[in-house]
Amino acid sequence: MSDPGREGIPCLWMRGGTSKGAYFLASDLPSDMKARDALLLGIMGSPDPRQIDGIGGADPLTSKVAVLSPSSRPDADVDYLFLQVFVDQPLVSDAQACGNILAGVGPAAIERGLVPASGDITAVRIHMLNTGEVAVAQVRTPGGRVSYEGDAAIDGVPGTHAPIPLMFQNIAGSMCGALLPTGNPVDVIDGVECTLIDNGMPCVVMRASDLGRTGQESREALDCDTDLKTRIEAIRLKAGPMMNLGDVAEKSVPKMTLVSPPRNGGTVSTRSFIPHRCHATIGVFAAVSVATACTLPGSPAASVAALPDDGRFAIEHPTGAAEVLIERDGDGAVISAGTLRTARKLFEGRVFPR
Ligand code: NQM
Repeated sequence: MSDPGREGIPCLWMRGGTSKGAYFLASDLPSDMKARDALLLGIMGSPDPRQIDGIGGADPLTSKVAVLSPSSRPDADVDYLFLQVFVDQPLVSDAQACGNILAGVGPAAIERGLVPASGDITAVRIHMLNTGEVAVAQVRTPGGRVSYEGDAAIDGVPGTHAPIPLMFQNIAGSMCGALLPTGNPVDVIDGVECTLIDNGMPCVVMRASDLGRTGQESREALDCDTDLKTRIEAIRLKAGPMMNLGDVAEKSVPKMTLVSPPRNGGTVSTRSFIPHRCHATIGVFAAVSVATACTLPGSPAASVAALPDDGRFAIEHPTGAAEVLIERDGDGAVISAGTLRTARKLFEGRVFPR
């Protein structure tokens, strides 16, 4: 590789759903993982709570990376590796997927010439390297170019944009090997009833009331609630090995989600810790996992949820709700899931790492 500090690296800076990230071609990054991670830390400006010397936005939701490459399998068009660049620690983690950044992968793959546009809508099959599963994204491509304009709105993003429907199959046990890695819909950790679940994202789902909170607190209030965060982190460190994730002290999973009864006509209300900061909305796969938890009789989520009868689960979060489409078999088991996101190209150019 040439000297990236002097010549820069081709980069697309995109909003994907309610997150933002840097989208790269794998061929533009070092193949050695240590060198790649050091470079990405330098690009984002980590570790530093303000990320002042990099392009990260001082928030886990804007310190994200997508690495794209030609697909390694015949049933997909593009390979996508998600990397979470920690803000204030020198860590880069591939131990989770990200469904929000996923929303930008289809457009980015077309923009960067990895996938040809075909017709007004291009279906892009995306092999998610973090979990091994394939997602299908529908991208608007009138006249052979990606269009970001449209009338789809998602809570947590101002305005309207072109819709990007995302469909998932076989995401149960994506990182934990099974939907319920302990085999139970309820486990008790530190006296708190928890559902340890992975339908696309390892999550620990708990009733907010069991932790002495309403579940309607603001993101800011929860981020300052050190007593709550200490209890949640203690539960998380115990849940990690129970979920086949090993020691999770330096991992961004499992996500820790508090549930409470819906307030605005949705299915359930959530506050999601990812895992140390409270999410401004909720992750896509986290929302799918929480929706799935709502379907498990006897679980904390089921005890507060109002289940829809049309498969459209509205997962309420601090700035609105995320709609998750859930298909269940005759026994009530979740067999496929989907959601609607939008994305937007914000900047294209070369980024200069520290
Ligand atoms: O759960 C944040 C996000 C995410 C992940 C996080 C996500 C998902 O909102 O699929 O989208 O949980 O760290 O970008």
